[in-house]
Amino acid sequence: MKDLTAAIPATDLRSAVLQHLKYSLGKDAEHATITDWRQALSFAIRDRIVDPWFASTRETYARQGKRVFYLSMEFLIGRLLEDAVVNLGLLDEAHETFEGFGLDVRTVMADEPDAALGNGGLGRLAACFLESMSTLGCPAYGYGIRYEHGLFRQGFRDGRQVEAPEDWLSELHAWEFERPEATIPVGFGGEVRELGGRMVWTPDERVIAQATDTPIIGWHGKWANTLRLWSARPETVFDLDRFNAGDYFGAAEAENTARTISRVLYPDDTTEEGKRLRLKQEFFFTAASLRDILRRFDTEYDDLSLLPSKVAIQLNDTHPAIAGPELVRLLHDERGMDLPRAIETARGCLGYTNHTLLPEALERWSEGLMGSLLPRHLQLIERIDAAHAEAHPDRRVTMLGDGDVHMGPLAFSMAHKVNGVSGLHTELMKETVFAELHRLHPERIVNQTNGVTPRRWMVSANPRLSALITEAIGIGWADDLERLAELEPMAEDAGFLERFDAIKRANKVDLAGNLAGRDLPVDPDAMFDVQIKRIHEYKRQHLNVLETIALWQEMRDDPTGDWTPRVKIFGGKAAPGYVFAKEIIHLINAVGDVINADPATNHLLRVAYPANYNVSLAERLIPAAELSQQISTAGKEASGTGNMKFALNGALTIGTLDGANVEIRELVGAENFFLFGMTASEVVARREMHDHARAAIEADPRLARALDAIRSGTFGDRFEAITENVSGQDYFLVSSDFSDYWRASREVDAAWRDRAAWNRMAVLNTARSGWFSSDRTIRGYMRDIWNAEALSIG
Ligand code: NBY
Repeated sequence: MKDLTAAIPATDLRSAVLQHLKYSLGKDAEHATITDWRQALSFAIRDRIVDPWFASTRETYARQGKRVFYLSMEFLIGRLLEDAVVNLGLLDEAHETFEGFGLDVRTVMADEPDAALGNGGLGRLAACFLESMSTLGCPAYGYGIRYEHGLFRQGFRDGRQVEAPEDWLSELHAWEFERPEATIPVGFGGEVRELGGRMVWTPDERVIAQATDTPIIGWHGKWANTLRLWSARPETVFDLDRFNAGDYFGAAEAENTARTISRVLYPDDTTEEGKRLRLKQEFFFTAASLRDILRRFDTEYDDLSLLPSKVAIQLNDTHPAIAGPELVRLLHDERGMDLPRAIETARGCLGYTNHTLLPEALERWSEGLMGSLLPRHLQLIERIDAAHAEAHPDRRVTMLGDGDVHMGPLAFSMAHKVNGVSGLHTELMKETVFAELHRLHPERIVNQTNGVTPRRWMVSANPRLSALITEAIGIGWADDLERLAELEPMAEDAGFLERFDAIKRANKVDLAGNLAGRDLPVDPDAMFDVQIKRIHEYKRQHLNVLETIALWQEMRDDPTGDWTPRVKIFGGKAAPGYVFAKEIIHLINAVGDVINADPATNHLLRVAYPANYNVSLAERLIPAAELSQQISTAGKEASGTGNMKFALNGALTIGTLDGANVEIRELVGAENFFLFGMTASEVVARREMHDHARAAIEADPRLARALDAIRSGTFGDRFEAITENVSGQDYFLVSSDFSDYWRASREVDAAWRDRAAWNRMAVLNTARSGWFSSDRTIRGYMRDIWNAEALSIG
């Protein structure tokens, strides 16, 4: 049938909002709350996305182009409304519309709860990629889990982290389209039998994967892709017989067991705990997605050998790595392709992105667990491993060893390309975790340095700076970010520098207002020094705290000295089971309490640690930051993406040669970056030195004094776990890097006081960071991994 809906006339935004308020939400304007208005605006904006969304789908079918399927356990989207308004170019109209209602549209948009379906960098990267794929007109689908509860809400009690469940779906979520017709059964357990020469897996537990689609609109509203998230549902909703027999709990048991799978996001961003439920989650969404991908393929083609030329499946870390054996199973067991061809075909489709070298984060599953939950997959992994062994008789790596399935090597061997996320990380991958596999497959590893979407992290988060940039270099930079280079000459223009400075100042005032509302008073005339990221030993928030204590002690020695006033801002959550990280949180808060209460110094130094750091808080913090702390132990941070957001927004970095810091420093210039610390290879060598921490403490009286203050109870608790760690084994070289960190920090102090010179460096950071757009990253994936072409409409 002809598309009758194509003829629906467009309405102006004001009428659309009022209509939705009345007819979708059942509210009159007089009694509407901010939330009602926000929902009405969301529906009105969503309406504007549907046509480009349909058009994108039509164009993809018409062109028979290759499609990209991005499989990720996490999508850390944050708020969607403002993104959509900005990308559709409706901000001014929305502003005027709401002015007419007597409301500030920014307040209305800020009412939206974050969709926190991710832990940190990995999940946020997936969100930036979705937006860039839409902006570039790359036909793509994101596939993940629709967690009922996203990342926990963080609170502090007596300075310690307490976790509360997050409940983003407790209110209507306007962006989704439920797809009750798109349901896919997913099985677990059971047994495998040979039937007529074929292996047949008969699971003994089944759940239904039910799809919900969210359109993701690109810049200027030209293209929209789909984020499809799966919820788990029981096969049979309710056991009426058991209910009628009086067994009320039992009647709902199947339902509960099934729904548990999509109940909650695992809040661990680093350690892999061998949890059965986690493996079920991984298989659940991977299996549903692959079936969906094949279903789409089948509607257009009838020759499975075309699969690798029409379908690119990207695995965001090993979490969906079961896709390898599952796709082989679908092709071989279900479609009758012979095994070597099935493996080859699957490999032609799959790409694998590695995000960490930390050994504790590399996924392994015991063969016992894998065999009981996915018996056919374990058999196929054995066959894949054997085929690999046959092809490479001298190999030393296995996907199976010590009774475990190693998901890294499995993903590597089932992917035609494997990528790291920064230049350094990719080189270290070749030398360490995948050294042996790299020797056997030297063409397979490629680098794709991460990026961030400038639409969210500049245009939307920093409207003042964006307006200045547009005034200076004209429109068109937001989807062609290397054009920021045109700002370079303005780094010599005193008038421009002053305006740049005034914008930073205004952003700082805004942030100070926000923090004051959280009972964290800060002075916008002080330097805003920011470290925001998950709390982890390798990220070394405790190095920052030790420097803070030492600085405070020197200020107390000489309170009338010529100090640079600083506000140390921290933000981040710790995995609930990560005891040491939680100690670091407690230390930051304890040190903050003492320093903030010290009348001798609190006009010079303050600590602010707002609870529950998330995407929308990052959107306020980054535009107001002057100093970006990127101080991980070299070799440990795969890339970082926050580091890029700061540089783009004109903050200077104090950092180690780790992850993408290396590339940031190369691009912005060494003279516009505060470098300190050991290199990755020096770190490895230093660890071998006997008593390196003790030697470092003996050589640096400031460090010794700061540690003594903690030990003696200056901050209440004595934090033995931390002091003993950094003065003992000190695996992350906190003590050994301290002196150089102190030196670099004092250089920062001195530099900040020369406002013109500082602003010049800040402008150069912005002007030279255009390469860090995720558009550049996605183009790299399209060219080097997916072999996919951008399509466009209109
Ligand atoms: O991925 C991060 C890296 O640490 C960071 O350097 C990089 O910039 C970013 C994007 O490439 N990794 C990360 O965020 N990892 C996780 O969030 C994560 C989540 C879950 C699990 C492991 C890691 N897990 O095993 O459950």
